[in-house]
Amino acid sequence: MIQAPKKHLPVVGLLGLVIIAAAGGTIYYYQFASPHTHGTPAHRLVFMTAVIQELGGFHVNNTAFLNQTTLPVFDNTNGYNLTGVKFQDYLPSHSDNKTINANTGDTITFYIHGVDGSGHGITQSSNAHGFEIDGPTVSVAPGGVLPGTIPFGQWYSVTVTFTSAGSYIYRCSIVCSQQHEFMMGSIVVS
Ligand SMILES: [Cu+2]
Repeated sequence: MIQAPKKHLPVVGLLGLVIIAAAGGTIYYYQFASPHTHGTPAHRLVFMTAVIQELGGFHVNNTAFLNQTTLPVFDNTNGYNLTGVKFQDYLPSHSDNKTINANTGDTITFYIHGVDGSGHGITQSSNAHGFEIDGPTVSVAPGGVLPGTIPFGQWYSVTVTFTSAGSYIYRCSIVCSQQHEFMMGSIVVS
């Protein structure tokens, strides 16, 4: 006897809401990062690399909710240490690996590793990338620096709170290559 295939909703992350639409035989999956707890501002962690635009520019590797009040241990040489840290991974709602979504009042801690793009036939015109955020209102936590410098091979971190909804742009603040001006991504705060 042939068993009818069971229909399962795909599970994509604990907080994922998945909508499936079939069109022309192709199934599309759309995922939305849901609020942490019913509108309560969350503390998000965003893990990124910064590399010259010719090699992809900024790239979000992972995102998580920080479920404790203290930040992970961090230093510029070794980066972050999540040992013993209470956090919960979630997937961003866009798949370009550059767009970050947040809710008004959210705090985001960025962990960014500076990558040297030379050695790939492309000329770097600096020994560091930079990081700045343009948009309605950003509050930088004590000790944080914006715009920040991310020397190649080093880590940079800054914690900011988005107090106003709107469209923000994060970009490189150091002329790092011919396509430096295109080294950017979006932060959508709603
Ligand atoms: Cu640059």
